[in-house]
Amino acid sequence: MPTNSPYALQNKRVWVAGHRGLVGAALVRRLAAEQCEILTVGHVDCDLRQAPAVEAWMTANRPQAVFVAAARVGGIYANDSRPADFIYDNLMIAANVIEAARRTGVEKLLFLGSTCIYPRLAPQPMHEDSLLTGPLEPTNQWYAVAKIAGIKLAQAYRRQHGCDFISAMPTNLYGTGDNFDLRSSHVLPALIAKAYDAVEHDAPTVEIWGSGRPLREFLHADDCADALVHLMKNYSGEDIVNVGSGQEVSIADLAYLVCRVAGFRGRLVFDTGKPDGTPRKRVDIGRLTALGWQPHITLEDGVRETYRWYAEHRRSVRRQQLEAV
Ligand code: GFB
Repeated sequence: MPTNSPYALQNKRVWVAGHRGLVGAALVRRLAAEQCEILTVGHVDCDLRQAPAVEAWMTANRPQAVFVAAARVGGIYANDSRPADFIYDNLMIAANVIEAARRTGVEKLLFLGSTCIYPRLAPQPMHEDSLLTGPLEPTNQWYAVAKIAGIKLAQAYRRQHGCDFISAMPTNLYGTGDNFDLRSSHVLPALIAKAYDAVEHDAPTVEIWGSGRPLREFLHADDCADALVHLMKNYSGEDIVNVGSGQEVSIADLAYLVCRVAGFRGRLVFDTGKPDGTPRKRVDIGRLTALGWQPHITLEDGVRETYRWYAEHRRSVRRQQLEAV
């Protein structure tokens, strides 16, 4: 069972691994209020898939607390089409950072997983105890297996070495600075980019992948970062902790919401040749709320804010996408 054990971040050297990602950037914004020293390092200076590079950087920079927000992430298509990247990169990042954290005497580490670690047909809402009770969703099993290995590493290092390493499982996240590239993005930024384009070009339709029937729970990245800081400060235990909003919506209703926010008045076309993925993955956030945390940002407010951000930044977002090709 979860236990409380206050950990002060004040005056600590706190490394946000993956500070350019959706959650990492939100963590950097959130930690600004904690009077700690925030450490970051880019991919060019420290490739987290290389153990010697990770250990050398951590030895030189001596973080006391670590958020492992670095990961290869992507939507259903990216997961399904690049299985080797998703399993290898995420396994290496987890193993290298966790082992180097032990060797360099990190006081506290929070490993970020994902709710896709749970069985495809886990009872809803998905409780933490569903882990490893059934087969995974095939489209993202590679990513899920790597994340399960990360959880088990954190638990094993707790047991064998007494390290204060914990793991949190966030639901589907979104927010400003997300990946809007349709080839690799998750559904919410994809819908924002598609609806924006349709309005801009006066298109009659917006294409939605799959049947529109799958249900997803969404949490704003700023809420997620707030929950992760709360866990870092207030939770110490082997049990994993779900991080979610309780706001579940069908993909079709999400698409209608995004189109309403964008002012798109055309039709939605569902491409059932594309995969639906897992039918439903609502999480039980009882453990997190029992620790005194609640979400604050409603889905509608979060979508409006993210849409506004995309509209303001779309030129630089598109430039980055072209550079990435
Ligand atoms: O967000 P998403 O790519 O990933 O897709 P998952 C969610 C649902 O939205 C699926 C549908 O049913 C998609 O078919 N969808 C509709 C779309 N239109 C689109 C579109 O234009 N783009 C995308 N991407 N989807 C991911 C995992 O699963 O969830 C990751 O693959 C991770 O590993 C993440 O765990 C949180 O929710 O299906």
